Amino acid sequence: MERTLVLIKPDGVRRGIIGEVVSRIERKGLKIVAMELRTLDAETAKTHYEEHAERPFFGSLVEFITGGPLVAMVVEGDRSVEAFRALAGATDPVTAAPGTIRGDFALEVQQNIVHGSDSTYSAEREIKLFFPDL
Ligand code: IDP
Repeated sequence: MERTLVLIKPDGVRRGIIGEVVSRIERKGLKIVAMELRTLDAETAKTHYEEHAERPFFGSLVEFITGGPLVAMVVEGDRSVEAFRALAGATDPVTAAPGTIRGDFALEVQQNIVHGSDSTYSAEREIKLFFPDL
């Protein structure tokens, strides 16, 4: 069974839409097998986003993602990586399709509510980082 790492980023928690996001994941038929509310330290955030280390927005992304509690989840299901990214919508919420999480709830590219692993390879790396005992 394929697994993916999902984050409800600090903007999603702040706006009180944890339940909304969880509900969409469950309605789709995906299964939440681990879930934790936590505030990331800078080191974990930098490791999580290491592929973006050279991007101009890296510093502000790390500041944003460590700026308040987030919800980390391991989500399981057939083609769960692709299935969750379809629920999330495009990275830029302005162009994300209505009906997707980002399309329905956000307007700004950084504060785009959720993260979902972009491949099964990234998923295993990210799950190890957030849930080393799983
Ligand atoms: P993804 O989250 O849809 O996989 P990525 O390109 O991997 O998108 O970017 C990771 C995260 O970095 C995005 O979800 C968003 O929060 C942030 N981000 C992406 N592009 C920009 C940008 O141009 N400015 C600020 N933040 C960005």
